[in-house]
Amino acid sequence: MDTGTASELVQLLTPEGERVHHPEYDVDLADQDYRDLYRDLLLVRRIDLEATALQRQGELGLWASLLGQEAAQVGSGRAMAADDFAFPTYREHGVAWVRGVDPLDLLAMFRGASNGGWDPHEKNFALYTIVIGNQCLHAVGYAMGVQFDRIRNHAERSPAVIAYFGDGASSQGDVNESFIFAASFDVPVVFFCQNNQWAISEPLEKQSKIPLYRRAAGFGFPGVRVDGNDVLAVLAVTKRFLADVREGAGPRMIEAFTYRMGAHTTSDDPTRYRLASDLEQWRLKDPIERVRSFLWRQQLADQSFFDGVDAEAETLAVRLRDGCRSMPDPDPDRMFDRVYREPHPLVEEERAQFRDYLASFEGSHA
Ligand SMILES: Cc1ncc(C[n+]2csc(CCOP(=O)(O)OP(=O)(O)O)c2C)c(N)n1
Ligand SMILES: [Mg+2]
Repeated sequence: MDTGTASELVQLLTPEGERVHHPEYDVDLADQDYRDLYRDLLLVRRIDLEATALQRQGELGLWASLLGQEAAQVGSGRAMAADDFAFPTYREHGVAWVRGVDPLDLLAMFRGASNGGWDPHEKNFALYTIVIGNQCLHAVGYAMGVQFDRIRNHAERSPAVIAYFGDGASSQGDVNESFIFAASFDVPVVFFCQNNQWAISEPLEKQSKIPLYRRAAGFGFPGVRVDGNDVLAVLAVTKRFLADVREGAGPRMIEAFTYRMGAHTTSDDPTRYRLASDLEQWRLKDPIERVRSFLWRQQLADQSFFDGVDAEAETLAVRLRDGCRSMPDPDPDRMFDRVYREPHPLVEEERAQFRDYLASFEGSHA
């Protein structure tokens, strides 16, 4: 298998926190912007750790951890403009954070207390999609609508759309079909693949003989591989590609090369299929540690800054724990409410059956 070379990887910050330069991609941020990125990364990790703990305590049905993928998500999310639109998988908690989705809305969904939780049009962030790869079709459809609006309004540019998907999803028909449509119609979409090297227990080498970003060339649009644990590189590449697609250049693909440091979900046990030594290797490339080292090295932050962000993370964690535990249980009937816009006899029949089923338990615990 061709796993790609180091020179194919866009990197602006080494794992040691050293700022390096790339001939094509760069960021020029104010000091405060660097600190803000660190804050995002740290708070997103805290949300994730807290959610994993809540699941272990029986407060959530399931949680899909993003541990290790914070930079890929914060960097790409922060590259978006307000009117760009993101289509996530089920793991994009970091993108949700930068789009302003309340993490409690994510927890409500994984607790079974809501069927979605946020207004996609208010945040320009679609609902989570569990059907692997399906959101790429949604993204391309939405982006074609955006493109029609641009043509109708004689506008020079349109908003951009970003479609998130995983290395495993790259094998799905939905993803390949969306690539073909996007390429054929020059659709304003960036396909953002988080290659965390696993699709549950299926390793990357069972998905592709070549680095995933090179697939884009076969469909007729540019693709780039970026160090997915380097928030600056992800930000730089995503900003550039979003700008390209807004101007009608056609689709782009980014492969963020990263690693899923946690389990696939809280239902999974990765010790059954991967080596502990791999995880140790990737711990050395931690996306947060390198920004911390960079801020120290460049004297962009002092101890009181880091203490302040830690305190903020603690306050957020308390809000999440309390908010999660005090969510009212939804009426079990509610899942039948929004199947169709109008009442539907079959749905009503199923609702009645379900009510009878629940009633059959009444008194049985007395
Ligand atoms: C169409 C479809 N097939 C199978 C599944 C079961 N499934 C859930 S997650 C997953 C692996 C996805 O891997 P990847 O795309 O790499 O995303 P990651 O979970 O690593 O972020 C599979 C096969 C599903 N949800 N949908
Ligand atoms: Mg994966």
